[in-house]
Amino acid sequence: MKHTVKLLVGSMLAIALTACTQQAADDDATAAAPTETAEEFVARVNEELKELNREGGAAGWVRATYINQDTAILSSLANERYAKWHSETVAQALAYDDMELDPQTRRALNLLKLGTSLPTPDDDAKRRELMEIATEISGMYGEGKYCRSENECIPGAELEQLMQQVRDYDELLELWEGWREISVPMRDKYRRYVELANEGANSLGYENLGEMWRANYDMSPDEFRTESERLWEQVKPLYDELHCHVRAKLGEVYGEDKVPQDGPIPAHILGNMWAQEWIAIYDLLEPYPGVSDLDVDSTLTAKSYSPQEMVRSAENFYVSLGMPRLPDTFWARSQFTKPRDREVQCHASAWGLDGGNDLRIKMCIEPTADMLRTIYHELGHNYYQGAYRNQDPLFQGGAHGGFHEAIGDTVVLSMTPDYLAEVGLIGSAEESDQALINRQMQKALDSIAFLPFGKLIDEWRWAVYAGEISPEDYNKGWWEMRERYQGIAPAVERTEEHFDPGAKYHVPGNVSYTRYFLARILQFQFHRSLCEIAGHEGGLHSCSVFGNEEAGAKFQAMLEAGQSAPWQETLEKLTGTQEMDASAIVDYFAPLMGYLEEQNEGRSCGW
Ligand code: X8Z
Ligand code: ZN
Repeated sequence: MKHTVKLLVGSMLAIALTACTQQAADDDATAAAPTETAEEFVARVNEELKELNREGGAAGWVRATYINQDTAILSSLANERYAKWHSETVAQALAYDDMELDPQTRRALNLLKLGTSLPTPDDDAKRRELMEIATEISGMYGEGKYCRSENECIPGAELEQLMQQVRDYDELLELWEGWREISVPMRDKYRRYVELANEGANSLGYENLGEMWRANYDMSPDEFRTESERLWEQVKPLYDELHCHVRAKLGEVYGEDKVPQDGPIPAHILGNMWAQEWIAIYDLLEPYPGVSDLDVDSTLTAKSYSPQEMVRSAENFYVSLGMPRLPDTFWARSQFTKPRDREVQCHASAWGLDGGNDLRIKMCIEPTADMLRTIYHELGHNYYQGAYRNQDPLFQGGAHGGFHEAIGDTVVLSMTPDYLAEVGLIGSAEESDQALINRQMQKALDSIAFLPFGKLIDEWRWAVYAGEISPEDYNKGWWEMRERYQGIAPAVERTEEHFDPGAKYHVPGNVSYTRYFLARILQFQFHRSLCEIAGHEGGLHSCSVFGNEEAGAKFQAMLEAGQSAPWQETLEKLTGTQEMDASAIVDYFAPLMGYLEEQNEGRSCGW
């Protein structure tokens, strides 16, 4: 997603959609006196964007839901067209650089400049080359499979499920390594991609693409780096406790020869292809076995929930907050399940086509609790897109990327046992100290485990784009960060023949990732504020705003603002502060931290 201008948003897509930029500092262009006022210019840009987004959205959608050589051409061409328009338009905007403008016009011009996550060089051949590589590598990811034999090829989405279910060390390793074969051929393409994208970022006045991505937070790129570091330091103690305990338990399951108690955890045994969320191994970690029924998976199967029914359940939550039902076109045009006859990009995304009037999700839904949470997450994007559709196209987007990712997750925090019982997704909501610890463990394996992963993906890309990690060291740099931040390591040797970052969707898909790190922190902050508005008393973990229209109205107001104001102001309206703050997540998990500290007593933590 990148997007394009926000079109797609949110999640986006994938796709390379979009495009690019550059500005072109062509002397004539900069010198020429503009024939339009800045306000007229911005109005024209907004009009042109509507048309470009229509085309880019259609091409992006058909590419993601029908991967073949023809859609590669259509999507590359649409992205190229957007990129060229963006280059030229940003060049024209230079004429207003030194003028005094009202803040909204200035903001619109700045957002125009940042209106792509993949800037292209100001050269037709190079622009085309970059777009083709982007389309190709994201397609390679979507089509990726591991072939165990000539007759048995397992697609990525199925491998993801197997990584959650299998408990055999060697079989997990086989699947883990098998999936990483898909990115070997991306390696050389990625090197060139970095070169070209950096050239694009340079032409816009940025040192490299990483710096440009960091410029998208209403503060300087350096300030943003410091800011994300500050947040990481706030939450790191939580992660360290969880890591220590999980390593000890996995040592009991797999043996301490396989899981040494003084080093990193093998990357393939955490119940997730990328070891990013560990909730799938909750069964190995349940603090008080059998206390409280948290098994949503069983209900979905027992009650034979269809994908649409699962989506309806999520929609009902948003509607209970006073938000509208999804339009009929959502139900008619979304991809809910994996088609049997063609290749698609199964990684979930939410689309706000036609300026937010044509909302869709694209998923390959299976009846699992994990997918149900993802559905609630995706609808958060759709409700955001629908809410800011009355903003001008340049202001259609999240207050920052982390906001977009946090909306649905905030709702997921309200999926308390009481809520799940109320809507029939679990049998009973038992209240006891032990039930609380079980529930918090589940949640921590999702939220806390994710934090270092959420941070390091862009840390790696920032270093790659800045030339601090050279192409010869792509994989080495990757595994160093994985070990440093997450305390995990590959169980087999990885070499520079491999390209393990490419086996994670957002790298070939060109979706920046810090947004997810920020979202994991912001969602607790949003949740705390919504719960205050709802008048909740008691621990944050027991609050659900399901059915609370007062909280819903405040939430909706934030969504409607889109990116029309600096995120600090938008945040303040909901939470009363201009700062992102991890104290809400720290407070939320206070009960579990007590348990973990007790469990870890006498263990030597760290790696
Ligand atoms: O990519 C996603 C969403 C779409 S925006 C499904 N997520 C990240 C991931 O899967 O890596 C949500 C959590 C993190
Ligand atoms: Zn998302």
